[in-house]
Order: sequence, then C-alpha cells, then structure tokens
Amino acid sequence: MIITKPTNVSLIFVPIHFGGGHSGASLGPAALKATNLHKLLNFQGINVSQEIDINVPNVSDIEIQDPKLRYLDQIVDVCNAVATATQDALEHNCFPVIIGGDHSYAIGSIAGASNFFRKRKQELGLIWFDAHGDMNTQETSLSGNIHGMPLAKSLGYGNPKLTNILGYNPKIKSENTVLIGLRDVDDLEKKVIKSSEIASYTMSDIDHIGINDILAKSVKQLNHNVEGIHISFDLDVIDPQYAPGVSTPVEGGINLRESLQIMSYLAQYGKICSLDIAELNPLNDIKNKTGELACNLILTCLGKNML
Ligand SMILES: [Mn+2]
Repeated sequence: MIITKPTNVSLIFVPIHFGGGHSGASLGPAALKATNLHKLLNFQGINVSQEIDINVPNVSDIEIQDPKLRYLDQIVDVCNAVATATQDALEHNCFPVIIGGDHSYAIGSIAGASNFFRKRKQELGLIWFDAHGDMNTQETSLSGNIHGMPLAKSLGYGNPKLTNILGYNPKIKSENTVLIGLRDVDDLEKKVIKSSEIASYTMSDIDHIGINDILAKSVKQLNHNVEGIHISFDLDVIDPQYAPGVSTPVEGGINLRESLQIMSYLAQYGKICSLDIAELNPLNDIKNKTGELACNLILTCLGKNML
C-alpha cells in the first residue's frame, strides 16, 4: 500500500468564528501553533514550505445583511482566499493542512482542492467527519450560521455566492462523498442526506460495523471515481471527553483511539491530498488538550507511527 508521506506541507490558518457565532473558534489556529506543530512536522522529516494566515475581517461592527446567511459576504471573501491558498499549495506539490476556525471555511478548501483536479480533468472525493450533517441551506437552517452549511454548499445546494466560489459548481458529486460520525442531525437535514447519494455512517453504524470496516468501504467506494480525497475533519466528531475544545460539543462521539486510527488508516491510503482540521475552540478547552490531540491527528495523517 502507498503511504501518504508528503515531504512538503503548507499550513493554512483560518482564524474565523463568525460562521458559527462562537468567538473562541477564531483562536483555534493560535492554539494549534502553540503545540509546536511546525517543529514536530520537521522532526517527522516533513518540510513546512509555507505558513499562511488567512486574513479574516473583524466583524464586530459589521451589520448582518441577511439573518438566514449570517456574514455571507465576509465568508465568501475568506473562502476565496482559502480556495486560492489550497489550490496553490497543491500546484506546488505541497500537502495543504487547513486549520480553523469554524467549519464554514471548508467551502473554500474544498473548492481549491476540487479545482486542482478539475483542471486535470480528474475528480475529487470527500470524507467528512462530523457530529453534525453540515447539510443545511438558508431554507432549512434555524440559526443562519453558515458553519452548518458547508457540505451542502460544496455539493452545490444553496446560495450561489457560496456554491460558485471559483466560478463553478458543484465542487464534489454526492456519490463521491462520505459522511462519518453523525449523531446530531436536524430533521430536514436527515431528509436531504437520506435522499442523496452520500454514503453516511452514524455513531450507531460505527458501533455496529467498526471504524476500520467503514473506512475500508469508504475508500473502496471512492477509489473508482476519484484521483484525490480531501478530508474535512470537524473535531466535534470526537467525544467531548477527549476533545472538549470545540464550539458545539455532542456527547457520544468517537473515542481518542478511534480518532487516531482514522488518521493512521488514511495515511496508508495513497489518495489523501488535503486535510481540514476544523472547529478548534480553545475557550472551551482544558489546558489545550484538544489542540494537542488535533496536532497528533495531523502528524498521524501525515505518516507518524506509534512505533
Ligand atoms: Mn462541521
């Protein structure tokens, strides 16, 4: 099996919180930097080619235009910058790790990765780890928070300003999408997910089938159709016992060993091309426990072994 052991990575930090309304999410990138990620990557033989801090506007004095899509224009700007940085990293043979920040920025990272493969007439696959569906649109969302919508946007549903980043949609086909770890899904989202071709696995499925078999099924399904797979990992997929530092914790998540097993499995599969680590919120964390785990997850995804 090919091992995903990139020699060059690009760290893209996105200190955004207004996709979710939990201000601590903007501190996620700083908490990750405090884990010494850069040095630890170097110890692992990985060169950090660039560290990019995406410019995120201060929204405290911006009036919300549309309560159904809060901070739409600001999020579009951030996602455009994230898309460019992600695509650029891939063009330069660097593995992009995009660190948030609330999950809304994934609209941008997926757009960038998708466009890289599109230019080569290839397709991108997506594995989305999350307690939530992130499949809302302005029609179904109760909060208007865009961090509950990024998967829907990447699949082409919802407001064109978000679905058409980089000028096309959808970024991903639903049959090339896998959703893992679900346990807190809105009723309308349930209908959308069930009626789509997305392969979705709840926590109950993980209990019944086991995470390894789910990953094996997932990569087997995607392998035929796609050249690269983007991983969008919302830290709230992990149980708050191990990852309290997230904006919207939900009991009953995967445990610490399962989270590391996911990354070690994916590291052995050659098509992983880019990684989001989203929703780190140090204001809810305990002594940067979740930040340290996030760091370990990144290192493991990039080939760190226990022995
Ligand atoms: Mn999410």
